[in-house]
Amino acid sequence: MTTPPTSTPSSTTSLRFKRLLLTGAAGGLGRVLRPRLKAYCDVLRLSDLADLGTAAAGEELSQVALQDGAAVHGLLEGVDAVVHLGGVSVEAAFDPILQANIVGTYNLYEAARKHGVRRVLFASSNHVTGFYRQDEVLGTDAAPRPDGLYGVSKAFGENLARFYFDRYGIETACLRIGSSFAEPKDRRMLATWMSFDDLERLVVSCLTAPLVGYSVVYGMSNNRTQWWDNTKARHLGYVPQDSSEPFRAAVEARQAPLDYNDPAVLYQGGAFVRTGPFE
Ligand code: NAI
Ligand code: 15L
Repeated sequence: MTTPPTSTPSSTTSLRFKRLLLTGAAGGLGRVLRPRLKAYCDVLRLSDLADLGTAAAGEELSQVALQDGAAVHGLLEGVDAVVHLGGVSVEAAFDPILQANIVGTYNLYEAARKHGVRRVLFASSNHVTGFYRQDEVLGTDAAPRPDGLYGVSKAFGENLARFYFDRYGIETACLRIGSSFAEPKDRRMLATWMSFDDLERLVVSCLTAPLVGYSVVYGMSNNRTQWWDNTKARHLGYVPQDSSEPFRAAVEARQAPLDYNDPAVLYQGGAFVRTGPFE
């Protein structure tokens, strides 16, 4: 009798890629995925605006600004699939968001189209739907209610992905990531947290699912409190294994009393709903 494979991260897969591109590789999640994605490809091409250090075996490094169309075109050459994490990752002034998240994501899809790249994992964000209340549970087809310009830019990326699938057949999994950090930092993150191991599970599921088409999935662990329902993304095969629950007691012990007049307490986007404006 054979033992069924377990869903541990860093498991090998029969579906190996020749060359994967990871953008935003110098960022928080990029640094988490850099050593882990190597198991799934022969060559891992890493890109960022920031310095990427020294290339390890099987790595290619490319320091590129996403708003530089010609450079992004070169970045996509010879690539099988893209994990697109690069861009402004918090609420900010409109111009950097415009350059990195709007112009940059357009450049990425145009280059993917020209080079025949068939699959993109787009790091979207829970802030696409941040203005829903914390007493609502959303499906992956909930209409966008962005909580700032950052959330608007991620909604743009999701729409762009939809268009490139409908017109050109480029598949995208839009990962509406909640809060992926080493630990949940506050009460809100008890609902929104995704462990790094679950992040890897999510990314690998979306890279290796036979058919992705255009899909939206919330990136969260198997937390006790949840505001999102991934039922309609079950075809991706993402099964989170971790939970924020072991952190609950410590988080609640340091949590200030809740002020229900504070929009950050009412809305899913938390403090993002009242951040800015930035000049
Ligand atoms: P991060 O800010 O640590 O990393 C983003 C990377 O993108 C940085 O290394 C930065 O240098 C690069 N970048 C920024 N502007 C650029 C430009 N114009 N050209 C090229 N590169 C540029 O963000 P983090 O936490 O690693 O998140 C990765 C992705 O996941 C981001 O797209 C973020 O919006 C998304 N996300 C992350 C969440 C989290 O909990 N960490 C939650 C929801 C979404
Ligand atoms: C995000 O989109 C941000 O990139 C990340 O830094 C966190 O703030 C996260 O959302 C969150 O909502 O906790």
